[in-house]
Amino acid sequence: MEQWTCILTSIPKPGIGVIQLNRPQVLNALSLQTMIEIVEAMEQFERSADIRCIVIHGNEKAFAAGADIKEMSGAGSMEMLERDQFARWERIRAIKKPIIGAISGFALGGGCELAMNCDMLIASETAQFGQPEINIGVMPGAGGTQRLTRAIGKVRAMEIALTGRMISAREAWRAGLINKVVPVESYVQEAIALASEIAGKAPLAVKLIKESVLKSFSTTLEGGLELERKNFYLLFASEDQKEGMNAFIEKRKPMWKNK
Ligand code: DAK
Repeated sequence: MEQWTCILTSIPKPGIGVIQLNRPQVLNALSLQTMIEIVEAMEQFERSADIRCIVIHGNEKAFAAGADIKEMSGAGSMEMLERDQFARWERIRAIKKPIIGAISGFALGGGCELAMNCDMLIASETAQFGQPEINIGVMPGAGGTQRLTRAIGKVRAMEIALTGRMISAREAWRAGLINKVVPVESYVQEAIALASEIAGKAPLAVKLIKESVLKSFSTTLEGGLELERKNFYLLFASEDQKEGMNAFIEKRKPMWKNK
């Protein structure tokens, strides 16, 4: 593995690639270098045939308290444009393997947006989500206004983005932002367990399900149904479809080949 400076990576179980944000002294603020490393690690996991699912987490106090304010504060519009940070966020969006976020403590601003870029979210009881950019004179820039609204609805998204208030893990769960709230001692393990469950499924089906669900955010119902249908037919060209159905009929566990 690479020598990272802002993250740690590991493979704690077969098939599971884990990324840990590792700038605890600044509550894992997302510096440019942190974003570069997150994307690079995700791309490595995506390329690896052995990895089926990615988990990303921070520490108990913070998943990430946002983009690095100290790094951004002096920048002008043109410099922000030159940095082309959106390209990195686009790469995360394009990762085809499932990404599970394990969130504890602060998930604010870019940290909340990074969490919302994950496909599923497990949170500790201490997690707090928010878009506090309004408090520093700006606004969400990496999808917060769009993803939060789609996840929890207009009025709640407006309140969070316009007041900068944080919501607790329980509120986030009730609003449909996250999958599960668990004790702080086990949030990473729970995310790894969920990742392991998915890692045991037919990989091609996993990939096409992720693609199809995400498509629903960027197309009409007709367009989404069309992609779903094509992906469904496509899976009948795979060996794993034959294997999965034969295993069911023969009452045995399927042996996936990713083919
Ligand atoms: N950036 C830099 N440093 C941060 C930070 C941040 N976002 N958040 C915390 N820190 C640092 C603090 O400065 C402090 O450092 P020292 O003073 O010890 O050197 C250390 O982390 C501990 O923080 P506190 O002492 O403040 O800890 P508390 O427990 O008292 O307070 C807090 C925790 C989370 C309430 C507080 O730290 C806070 O309000 N932090 C800022 C939260 C925030 O405003 N987040 C939004 C940032 S704007 C883009 C993509 C995304 C974005 C922009 C562009 N593109 C693709 C172009 C995103 C923008 C944002 O996220």
